[in-house]
Amino acid sequence: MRDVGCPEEDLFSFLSSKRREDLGYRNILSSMCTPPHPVAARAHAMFLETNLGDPGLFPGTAALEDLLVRRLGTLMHLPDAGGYATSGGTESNIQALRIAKRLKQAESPNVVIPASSHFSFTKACDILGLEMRTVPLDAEFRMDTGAVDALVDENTVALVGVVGTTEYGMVDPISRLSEIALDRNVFLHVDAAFGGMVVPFLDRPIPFDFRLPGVSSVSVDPHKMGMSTIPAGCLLTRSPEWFSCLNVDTPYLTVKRECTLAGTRPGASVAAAVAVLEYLGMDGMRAVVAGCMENSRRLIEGMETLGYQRAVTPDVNVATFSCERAPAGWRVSTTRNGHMRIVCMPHVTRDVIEQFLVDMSDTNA
Ligand code: 0PR
Repeated sequence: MRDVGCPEEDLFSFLSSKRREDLGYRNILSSMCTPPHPVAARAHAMFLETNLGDPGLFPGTAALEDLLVRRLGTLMHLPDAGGYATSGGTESNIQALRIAKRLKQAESPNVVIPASSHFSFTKACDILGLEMRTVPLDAEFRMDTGAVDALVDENTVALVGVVGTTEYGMVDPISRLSEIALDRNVFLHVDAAFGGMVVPFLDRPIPFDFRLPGVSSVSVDPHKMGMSTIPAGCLLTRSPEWFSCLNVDTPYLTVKRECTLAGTRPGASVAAAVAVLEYLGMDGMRAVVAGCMENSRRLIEGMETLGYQRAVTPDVNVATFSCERAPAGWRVSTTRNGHMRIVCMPHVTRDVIEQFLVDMSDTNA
């Protein structure tokens, strides 16, 4: 540290110079994050110093967390779902598998997970000492449910399905997984970190949530398509009681037990998440999602006109192509199979897509 602090103006000119090194979202086509909605930014600033790790000191903020859980539970067709605001999909996946492991005592526990799952499951299995059994995908990059039965055994503590896969934007056959979960009496966790804020707002929603009787828990991230500030995730469970198996005693806090993974937890991003849901409502979210889906279709059509075939027709707003090179100045990502991947987030507007297509055709002219 400096012996003597530096003047505020110097400090902020240093910070600005660092901030200018960051890329602007305009040309970022690879991210599942997006600039927060203006009401999210405003709410975040209002709740900057709140700490949900000691909720008795911030009862208003804690009530907003309850409201977030109720709103998202209702969206997932279970208004009384248990839940809390996590720091995102990674924490939600770790906590869901932790609950599953506690609920079923197995000698050498394993989890059955699609090959498309997010790398947070690798972290979760490592931390929790779980064997990860990988289910292959079908030709459209969805979990091949025909291969699940053979992988489940008496040591299987959880089955996982993904709604909106990170790489290809596919929705696994959760209805079928729900049947298998009931048949084999296994906990079913649905990772809807991305798709949880997309699929409910589609013209024809694909069933994936608590309406399916075998679904035990759902993860959904307001900091992705929910346009909240980072870090805003949410883990929901069919039974609110399940969280008690994670409780530790917290004698000197305002609550005497806590089940969360983080201790000190931001209230700001939770207020921001609630703000977006309240401000937009179902209609507003449907409009945002319709725009992102329409832009994905336009991008796919435009790329195919240029001769770059889609890898698959996605269920949500993630488009992938047989194409190796993006024009200079654009950030896209590449899947493990070598496909170009573009996430049509709200900041990826129609204008951005048209400009990308122009640059794409120039690059390859
Ligand atoms: N589950 C799914 C299906 C995900 O896609 C992700 C993240 C997670 C869980 C984990 O969520 P957190 O990162 O909130 O813990 N998916 C993106 C990815 O890894 C996250 C991301 C966002 C990456 C923006 C890059 C980026 O610029 O691709």
